[in-house]
Amino acid sequence: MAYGGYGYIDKKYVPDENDFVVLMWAGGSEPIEKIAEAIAAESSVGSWTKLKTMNDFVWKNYRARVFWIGAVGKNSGFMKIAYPIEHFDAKNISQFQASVLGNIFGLKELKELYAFDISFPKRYQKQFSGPHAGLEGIRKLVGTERSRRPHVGTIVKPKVGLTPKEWANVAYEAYAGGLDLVKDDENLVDQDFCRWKDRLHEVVKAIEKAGGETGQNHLYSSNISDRHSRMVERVDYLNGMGLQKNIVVMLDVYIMGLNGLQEILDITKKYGFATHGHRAGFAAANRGDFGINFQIYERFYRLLGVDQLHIGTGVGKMEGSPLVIKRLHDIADQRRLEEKFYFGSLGMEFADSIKPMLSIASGGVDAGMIDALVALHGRDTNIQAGAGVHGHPGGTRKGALSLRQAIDAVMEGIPAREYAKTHRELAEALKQWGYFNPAVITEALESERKNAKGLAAAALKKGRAGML
Ligand code: RUB
Repeated sequence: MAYGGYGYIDKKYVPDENDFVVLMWAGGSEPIEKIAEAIAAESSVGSWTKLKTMNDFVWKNYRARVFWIGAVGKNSGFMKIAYPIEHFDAKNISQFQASVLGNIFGLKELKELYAFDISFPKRYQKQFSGPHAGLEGIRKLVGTERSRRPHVGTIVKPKVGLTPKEWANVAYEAYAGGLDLVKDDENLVDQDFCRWKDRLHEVVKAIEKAGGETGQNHLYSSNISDRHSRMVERVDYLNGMGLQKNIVVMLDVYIMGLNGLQEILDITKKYGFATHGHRAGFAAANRGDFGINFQIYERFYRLLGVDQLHIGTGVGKMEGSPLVIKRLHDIADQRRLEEKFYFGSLGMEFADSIKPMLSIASGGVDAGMIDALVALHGRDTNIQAGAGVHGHPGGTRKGALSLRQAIDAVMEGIPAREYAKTHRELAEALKQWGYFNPAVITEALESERKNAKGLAAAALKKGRAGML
């Protein structure tokens, strides 16, 4: 079966170490083989009809090859496509996206197209420098290299509307309650009611005051997201104040796009700032029939050098089953995923030079979820709660204390429900929001490990709906 006069399916092809591999789900009005040909053609050298301009060299060296199809019914299925590295413009992520994640989403014979994962060859990865601080660098800032406890933080709520002094006062209460980090929300930058610089100066005072009381080094993730020139002005300003020890530069990474992100990361790295990636907006392209799985962006964010990144929780208010979130966690800080546990991921290995990121579990979290979050994410994580701190019956400081107590309980190996008997703020949080039993998570993970083959077989039978 050919598309535009050429056949792109080559089931004997074995990708080499310089190939990019893409895992897709597709469905439409044509047989899946025809759909696969169309995707490979449109994303590489072909088009809808035969070309008088095609030559052997182009065909041999630059075409995409569909080397595996897992058909589910006649007109839908999974596929793996390999692209030669020469197809891509070095150091140009836009060109990469326009090829592999571009026109194909608009082909009219497609009713579904979902890119699950991309594996980047090491040669391509080498053009990126990865995180500047990474997981260990952020631990160093907070002072947890030895204890290895999870970091814990809050997002000031309401998301927008507080004045700089009100905002910083909430931050102070949170720090005084023992939290490592306070952050701006994704939609707070420099509005008239809370100018960025005014807020920054007030928070720096709050950090100094609280630090004197707690003996901790507290962090503030300051949202600088904007057009490039303004972001540069803000990073310059932070650098001028010498705030590398306390400020983590926060970026709305998805919304600014990969090239915008790359440019600003060059500057934060030059000045030695760690960065915090908020992924607001990613779900618009992640949840529908036409979509791009977040893990693809996550791999780019790690290659480009985000130091700590939101990945969801598996138990809170945002989408993502525990097993999907576990996979995102592992992509953040492991070199390689064990593919057999995760159909839907290609098990790409990061180059040695790309440091691990610290993942952030955030969105609908409260102290009663900490045991479950640690069961899922482990201790290399930054757990954040907004409303779960500021909605505590005793207010922000007690909400912060409830989170810290839940973390202390984890470190002492005592379940939160037990620890709450002697820790009032934790008890109040559990009474307010309940307790998420971590056994639900450990059993789900265990069952996935035991049934890895069965789960992969189910996905190949049911299609995308059968994916975790
Ligand atoms: C957290 C919040 C953050 C989400 C983003 O507030 O709204 O913006 O973490 O989602 P709260 P994600 O703790 O009150 O729910 O982290 O999944 O990208």
